[in-house]
Parts: sequence; C-alpha cells; structure tokens
Amino acid sequence: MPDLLQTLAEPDESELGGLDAWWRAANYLTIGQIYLQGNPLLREPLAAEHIKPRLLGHWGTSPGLSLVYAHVSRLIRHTRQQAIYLAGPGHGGPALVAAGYLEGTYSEIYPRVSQDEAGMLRLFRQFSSPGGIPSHVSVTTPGSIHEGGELGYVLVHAFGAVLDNPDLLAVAVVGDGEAETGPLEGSWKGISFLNPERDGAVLPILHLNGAKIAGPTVLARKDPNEVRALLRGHGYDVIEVEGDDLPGMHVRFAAALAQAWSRIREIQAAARAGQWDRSRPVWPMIVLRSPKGWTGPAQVDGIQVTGTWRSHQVPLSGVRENPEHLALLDGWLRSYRPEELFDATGAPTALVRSQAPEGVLRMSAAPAANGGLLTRELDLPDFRAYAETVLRPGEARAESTRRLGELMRDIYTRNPDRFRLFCPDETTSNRLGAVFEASDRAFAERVTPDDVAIGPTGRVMEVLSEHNCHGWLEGYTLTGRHGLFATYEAFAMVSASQTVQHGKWLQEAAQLSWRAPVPSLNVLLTSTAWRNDHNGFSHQGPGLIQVVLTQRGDVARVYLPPDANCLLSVADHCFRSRSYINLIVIDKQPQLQYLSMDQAMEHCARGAGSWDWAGTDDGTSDPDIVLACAGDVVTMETVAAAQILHDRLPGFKVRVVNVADLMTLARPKDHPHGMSETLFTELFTDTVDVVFAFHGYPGAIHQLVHGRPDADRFRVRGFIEQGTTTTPFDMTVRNKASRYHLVIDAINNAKRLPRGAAELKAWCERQLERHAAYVVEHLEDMPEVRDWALGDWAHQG
Ligand SMILES: Cc1ncc(C[n+]2csc(CCOP(=O)(O)OP(=O)(O)O)c2C)c(N)n1
Repeated sequence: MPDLLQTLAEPDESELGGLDAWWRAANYLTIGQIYLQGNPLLREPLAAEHIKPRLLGHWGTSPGLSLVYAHVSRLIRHTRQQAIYLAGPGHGGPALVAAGYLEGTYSEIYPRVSQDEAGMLRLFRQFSSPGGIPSHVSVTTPGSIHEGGELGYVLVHAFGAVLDNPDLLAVAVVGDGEAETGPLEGSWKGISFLNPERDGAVLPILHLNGAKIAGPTVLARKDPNEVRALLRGHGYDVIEVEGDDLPGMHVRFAAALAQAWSRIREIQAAARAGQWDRSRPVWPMIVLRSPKGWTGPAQVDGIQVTGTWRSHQVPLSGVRENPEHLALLDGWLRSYRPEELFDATGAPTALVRSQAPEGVLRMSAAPAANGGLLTRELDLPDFRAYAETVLRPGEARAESTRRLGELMRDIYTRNPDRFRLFCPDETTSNRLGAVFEASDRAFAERVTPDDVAIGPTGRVMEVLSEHNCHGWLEGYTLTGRHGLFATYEAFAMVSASQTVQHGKWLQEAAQLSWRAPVPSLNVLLTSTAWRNDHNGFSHQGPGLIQVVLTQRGDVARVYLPPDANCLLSVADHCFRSRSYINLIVIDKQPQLQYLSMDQAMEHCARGAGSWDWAGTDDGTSDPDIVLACAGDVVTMETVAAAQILHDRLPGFKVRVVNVADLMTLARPKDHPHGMSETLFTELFTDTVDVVFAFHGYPGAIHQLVHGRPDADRFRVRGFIEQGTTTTPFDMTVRNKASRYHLVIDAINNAKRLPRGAAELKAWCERQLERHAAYVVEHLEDMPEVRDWALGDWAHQG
C-alpha cells in the first residue's frame, strides 16, 4: 500500500505524459463537437465550411471535468477501484462524451461512431444536432446516471448510488454555480447518513472555476478560509488544488486524489475490519481551483475570455463569418497537437488508449451506471398476508398505511442489501413505523439515549429534505436497487421538479436498447390535502398529481387506492414494476375500509369498477346518475352521498364508480392504462351525467376524460384551493366536495328526477348550514358525519 500510494501521488514523467495526452485528446474532441462538421483531424487548414452553422455547447466547464476524469481513470488503473463519474455541471456533456469515445465504450454502444476519422466526424456532427445527441451528460452518454441539466442534484445522486454499494466510489464534480442552489447546499449532509462498513463512498470535487453563465460565483469569490470552514463544518477533510500551470496541476491533482482515495480506503478498511468506533468519519473532498475555459483562447477581440464567465459556452462566436475567429479556432485546436493523439486512421494512439482502465472498470462502461443490468428482483412477501379484514364495506375504520409499513418491514428483512424507504422525518407520523422493527433510521452523527430507532447501522433514510430523499432514491434505483419515497402530499411539490426530471430520464432511457430497465421510482403521498385539517392551508396541496399527469404515459402512473387492501395490492404492483414514476396517494388517518383482499385485487387489476353495494343501480338499464370518485376522502363522501340518495330519494338510480388507477380514465391511445371504449361505456354509460369527486384539482379529470363520449357531462368536484386549519369534514365542504354537495350535484344534473328531489336539495342545504354553525360552536364535526359508516342497506345485494 505505501508503494502504491507513492506511485499514485507521484506520477513519473511518462505517466504525466500519458495523462496530459489523454486530457489534450478529450479537450480536442470537446471542441470538435462544439464547432466542427468537417475536417475532424485538421488535415487541411480550417475553412468556413468545416464549421457547424449553429454553435452549441459549453466549453468553460469541460477542461476541468476532463482533467478530473483523466486522473480518476489513472487511479482506477492502479487500484482497480470501481467508480462512476457524475458531472454536476452536466452542460459539460461533450467532455463526458469525449471520455466515453476515448475509452472505446462509445463505439461499442454506437458502432457508427467508430474510432476512426469517419467515426470522429460523426461524433462531432451528432453533438447538439437534430437527430443526434443532446448537449448534456444525458441518457445517451455511457456511464452517466446524472444528466446535470437542472443543477443541484449531483451529490444526492452520488450518495444514493453508493448506499448498499460497498465497493463503489462515486466521483461527483460540483459546479461552483451549482453550489449556490438550495438542493446542493443541503446535500453535503449525505455523509451524515453513510455507513463505511456497508456503503460505498462519495468523493465530492468542488470545481471553483470562478464563474457561472454571466458572473462570478459566491464560493469562488469568498475568502478561501471561509470556504474551507464551510466545508469542514459539513464534516469534510478539505484537500485543495489550485493553478493553471502544467504539468504542475497534474502533479498536484494526482497527489490530492491519492490522498483522498487513501483516506477513503482507510476509513472503509477500518470499518470493515471491525475497528470503527461508530463516530462519523471525516470523509475527504477536493476543492479544485482551475480557470474556467482553461486552455481555450485567452482573449478574443481584445477581451479576456479564459478564466471568466465569457468562456461558459462557445468562446469564439461567428466563426464562419469572422476569419480572425476562424484562425483562432484553428490555432486553438492545433494547440493540442492532434497529430500526436490520433493516428493516421483517426483512432486514438496507443498512448491515449492506454490511459483507459480495462473493460467494466472504464467509468463509461461502469455497470452501476446501467443499474438495470445489476437489478435483482425484490424478495417480496405475499402482500395478502397483511390484509385488513373487511367483513362489510364502509363499516370499520383503519389506518391504511400501517399495513404498508408492515409489508415494508418484511421487505427490509428479506432484502437487507437492496431496499430502502426514504422519508423526510415522517415515517412514524405516516404510520409506516413498523419498518423500525426491521431497521433503524440511518444516522452517522451522535446519538443520545433519548433517540429512538436511529443509528449508524440503520437503513431507513430520514432527512428533512425532500430533495435529498428524492435524489437519493433516484441514485439508488438508477444503480439497480428498489425503494419508496414517502412524503406529505403538499411538500412533494418541493421535489416536484426532480420527479419531472427523473421522468424525462426514464422516458429517454426506454428508447435506448443498451440501457436496461431500472426499478421504478415509487412515491407515496400520504398526509394528504383533505386530512391536513389540523395543519392548515400550507399543508393542503395535491399538486403532484397534476405534475405527474403531464408526464408521458410510458412513464407516469397515478394510483389512488381507496383503502388498505387496495394500497397493498397497488404497492406490490409498484415494487415489481420497472422504469415508471409510480405515484400512490392515500391518507394515513383512520379511514373507512371497503374491499376484502380478493375484491381489492380485482378492483386494482381493472383500475376502476362499479361498486354495486354502494349504489342503487340494478344494472338492467342506465342509472339516473353516476357518482364517480378517485381518492380516499372523496370516496367516502361519494359513498355517503349514495346512501343519502338511497334513503331519501327512493327510485332514483345511482351507480357508484371508484377509480383506483387514475390513468384508466384516459383513452388507450393517450395512456397504456386507458380503459377501452367498451369498458368506459359500461361504467360511465355514453349519456348519463357523471358527478365525479376527485382527490386532486378538478381540471385533471377533465383532462383525462377528454375525447370520451360526451365528456361535457362530467361535473367534477375536487380541491379548489379552499383550506385552513379546520375539521376534516369542513375541508370537503369548503371545497364543495362534501356528500351534501354531491347529492345536490346529482339532483341538479340528473335528467329524470323522482318526487322529493327539491326537498332533498333543501335538506342538504340545511345540513350545510347546520354544519357551518356546528363546527364553529362545537369545534368538531357533526356526529352524523364524524361517526358516519355505511348502513346495513348496502350489504343486501
Ligand atoms: C437549476 C438550474 N438553474 C439554472 C440553470 C442554467 N444554468 C446552466 S449552466 C449555469 C451556470 C453553472 O455554473 P457552474 O455550476 O459553476 O458550472 P460551470 O462554471 O462549471 O459551467 C446555469 C445558471 C440550470 N441549468 N439549472
């Protein structure tokens, strides 16, 4: 080991030559991708026709990214360390594409982009071009699990990737602009949840190249003492490298990387040899200060570019039209001496090729970055064993999520290395606490005797950051493992953008045959809008449903199980699925239970169904009204409304339809779960009016039923941003989705009304008035509402 460390820390001249050659080649290919559509090897003087008509891409970050890549590759060659590379500034896409190309992986996956002159030209032309590849480190880039398009998530992805991955090192370059984002600032805390015995390691490299798109960065302009103090405060051992001198920077970076790696290995080796005192290790990180756009044209038109924000994208513009800029580009490309880097055929020379690690040790070929290849099925217990006993529908109340907690407890036990729950401090509150019978919360900081179910060996991930939870789960699933993110419904909007970005990733990945499907990202929204009566308006927001609905049908799934058995059935399905965003929405409070396990399984398999026991429809002819519902609280209101109609308007035929899989409402051509026209008509008829009580915003239902027969007949009640701290039933009243509103809607919209309808409407209005007075006086709901359960009448047929 000491010899190895010395070799690592002190590259000899020949190694320095190899490192520098690889780096020059990567920089050359980066610039070629941004600028060239011909003459890739500069066999002739550069001319206007060799330049792309649209110059797109980001140069500024790229030389720094490639320098780090070159050095980590050397580390891997010497140590056989398994590593993945995450570029926070993912706009440095051409640098990572260049790396994959130099390592040969790119041509293995995309044979047309061969390692010769023709292939190099294709590499250049495809970049940021129609029909080609995107500009970022996107799904098409081998070795990537992190696009880095929306900045801020590099560390959360890196930490998620190394959980339960003891042999993996995630090298994560953090941009100094990116470091200004909220998610990134919160994500340094990842080490407070890492276990050196069982998890791998993250090596953050904070790249202080000084600028973002159009100005300086905070951390680059801070006194270095403050930066050091900040990072040390986060718990890191800060190793610093600064400069632009060569080969000095190679020498110093090699030494820094060697120091960081040996520290990581020491921490891990001690922990794995049973010599870990359970205190949080001080993990190393590197601060790299190198100029933005390093090795690019220093000045353009007399203005400094290198080392400034002006190098962020394309440092030389108008190259076709401006002979001076063309000459500068020619000189810039030749400064890397391409003739030393690529042979007569255009292939990288032996020296350049020899810098790459072997086979799957190449970071562009890392199996962990194509996690579906490594995915092992979850060993799932039979979910039916956790069933809630339901003797009669709508009679007894239970906390549905408790059953899911019990299921996950046993998933933890059976899968000690590939399943985790991620939750912002609410596992117990969300009634999922049974998992603590199988595992503590993970926590590497100090634990006191007052703390419960928490410690360094725990594997339940609780951190008060939706960004961390979501991002860790993304990193965990993209590297092939399984999990669930459980959160308050309203605060899922904190990480909604991550949901969107991950959906885009999954959608694009599905187009690439070489990317194996990965376990789905399962999101449980509990503590929902309707039952945050105690917390108030800030906690009442069903927005994530809307967000997921707008995602493409090949990735988006939204489930609203009405009770515990449906939740179990849906959860089992989601845990088995691949490459989806599965949104499951159900509240944690005691709620009526409707379906036995067999009925729940059938209902969830169909996604929607008529609840004959709740309605008064005999099935022989069309009903007078269809009362439809999706979501637990509004389902109760719907069933209650149906009972009122049964009791007080005899002869009025009501059909109750519950939708557990929201996407079944869409047409099959709009979503793969969309129910057939025949089934839709069977449930909703073609002409009868539908009063639809929905958990989310009403517009979602209109969006989903668009194009169905006479879609205008759907009258939708849902969350209309009416909320406060109040009683549970008052939430439904304020949003006009209470049982009384639904009855009034049914009467107002039915084409045929028996006698007594006007009286019933008036009674409902009086009930609403009574409610308004009652809650103010008694500070709780009217007993007939609070304790309501379905009467005996419902169980006769
Ligand atoms: C969340 C987010 N906000 C804004 C942007 C637009 N943007 C793209 S690059 C960039 C500057 C990035 O600076 P830095 O992280 O320092 O990267 P580098 O200097 O290495 O290019 C910005 C603001 C973005 N991609 N993501």
